[in-house]
Amino acid sequence: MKKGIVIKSTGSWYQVKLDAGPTLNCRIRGKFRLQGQKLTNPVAVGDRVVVNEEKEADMGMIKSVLPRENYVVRQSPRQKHHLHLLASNIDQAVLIVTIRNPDLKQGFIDRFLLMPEPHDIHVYFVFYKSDVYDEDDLAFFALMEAIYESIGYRVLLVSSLTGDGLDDLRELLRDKISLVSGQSGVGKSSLINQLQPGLELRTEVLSDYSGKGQHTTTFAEMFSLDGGGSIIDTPGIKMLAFNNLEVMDVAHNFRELFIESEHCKFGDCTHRNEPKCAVKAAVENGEISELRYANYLQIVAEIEDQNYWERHTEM
Ligand SMILES: Nc1nc2c(ncn2[C@@H]2O[C@H](COP(=O)(O)OP(=O)(O)O)[C@@H](O)[C@H]2O)c(=O)[nH]1
Ligand SMILES: [Mg+2]
Ligand SMILES: [Zn+2]
Repeated sequence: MKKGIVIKSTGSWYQVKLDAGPTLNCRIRGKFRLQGQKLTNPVAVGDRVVVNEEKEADMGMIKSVLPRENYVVRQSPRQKHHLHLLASNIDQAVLIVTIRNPDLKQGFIDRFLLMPEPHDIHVYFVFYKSDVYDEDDLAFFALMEAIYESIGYRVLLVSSLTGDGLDDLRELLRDKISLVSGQSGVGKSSLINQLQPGLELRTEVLSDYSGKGQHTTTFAEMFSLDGGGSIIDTPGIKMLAFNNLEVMDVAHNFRELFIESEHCKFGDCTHRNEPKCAVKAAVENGEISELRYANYLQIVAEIEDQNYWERHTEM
């Protein structure tokens, strides 16, 4: 029996880099659950596992998964009631967004944050392709930076073309395991190639940014950085849905709303129509961003809608 870390999964096969030894192609047996829900993938990139080496060269069987320090899940894109384990044992998450090429859908940021936030995983934002930002885009960037830094996230402005922000980003990644995410087309593969020369990840040449006809992989993969640390490349995220979350989960994971909620009259305040709501007061006096609050309301409304239909159509 040997220990190692899962660096790639392709559905039924897992690449396990042994702590002392080569990388093995492994399979797995058994059924796995998480939070009482079915998983589409029992083992995730970043998992520490115990494997049995098999006779054939470079082959193995995963016997068990060591306890996870943390993990990031999302609802399975295909099966509604399954969770998809994106990665585990990560030190921090880096979300790559653009303001142009493609245009930023700002609500995406706050949806994304619902993945790492429950697990206290530190998040950095990279506003990428800064070389194409005009004056208005830069003003919008400054607004985003102000909103997110005021609630404790670090925000970087980066371009591979000009080299802006790359040194700061390298510094943040050093000696850490970082989950890198972003919607497809934001330049994730290009940026990873820039950070770790020699990987030669395939990048897309896009003539427009309609998002149509793009190839997206569904599997995560871990790469070591020469400077120390590693990054986990995750599939381009198209849409995030939250069948696995309740309204209060969302309320607890908008961090500044959660802090303020201590002063709400009701302990289970959802910050909508309740009287003496401290969150609404903080939005009115400008302490909490209207944009964040609007996104909160939007997500909560979606979840209630979904749950309503599920309750009344369940068989
Ligand atoms: N303007 C600009 N475009 C970039 C930069 N880096 C990558 N791109 C472009 O972004 C597009 C998508 O790149 P890709 O890495 O395949 O995106 P992914 O789908 O997120 O992996 C390509 O057309 C790249 O040429 C950059 O620093 N500035
Ligand atoms: Mg890519
Ligand atoms: Zn409230």
